[in-house]
Amino acid sequence: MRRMIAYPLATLGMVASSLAVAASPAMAHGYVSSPPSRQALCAAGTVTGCGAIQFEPQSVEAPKGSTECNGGGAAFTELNDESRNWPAATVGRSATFSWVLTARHRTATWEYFVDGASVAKFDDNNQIPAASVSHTVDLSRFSGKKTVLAVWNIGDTPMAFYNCVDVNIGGTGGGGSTPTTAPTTTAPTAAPTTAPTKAPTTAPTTTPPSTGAPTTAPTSGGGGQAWAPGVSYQAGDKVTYEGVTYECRQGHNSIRSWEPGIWTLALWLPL
Ligand SMILES: [Cu+2]
Repeated sequence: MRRMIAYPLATLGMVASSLAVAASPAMAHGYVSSPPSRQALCAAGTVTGCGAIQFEPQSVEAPKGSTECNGGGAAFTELNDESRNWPAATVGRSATFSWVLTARHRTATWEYFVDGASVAKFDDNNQIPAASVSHTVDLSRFSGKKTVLAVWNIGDTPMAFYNCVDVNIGGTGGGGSTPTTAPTTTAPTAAPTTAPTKAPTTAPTTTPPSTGAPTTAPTSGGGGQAWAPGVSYQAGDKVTYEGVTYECRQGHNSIRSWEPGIWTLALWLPL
């Protein structure tokens, strides 16, 4: 009796662990994609020389309570380097921060800081977040360039995820990116409205689109061309990957290991 159940359980365990290994790059954690966090800018290649973070923008994990962009400690210290003149996205009197989550960890709180002070806190009561998470934060008491520290406090571990997001509030700080209208509603799957500071790179054309997909020129992150890393995709964009057409569910800057597929359903919906 014991052996009869032990064998299938062991098999299940092997399957689960091999899936976990295969999935870990795509499933791990999350980061703020819009307005782009520093790690998002590094992953997109907008800011270069970032070190390892460019390959894993979702991995800025550190114990709770830090006020540093890298969460403290020795890893990813490039994110703390103010001399890099991080591009600041122009936002209105409020800004909607959108997180790319491919692992939906139980969540204590999401908290936003400016100049070391908490400006917004969202309590998830230790629940599992939706696949798409965004928060609209009132920034009207500030103007010009500010660095917003966005923190995802995990509910069932001592850890948190840290993002520094450079913004130009009201566009008065100079050198900002394309102005956007201030978001007034928060739809879970709505595309973030803040444009990245760099134009999307052109997508390669080597993968033929699947049957019936339009063959538009690869000039932007939409239109059904082949998925590519380093592209700023917006919600509603269509891409093809390995013969399947997908629709983007939330804006993000694509990176390798986040190709459309079953581990990135939060980002890509198969059509
Ligand atoms: Cu994680």
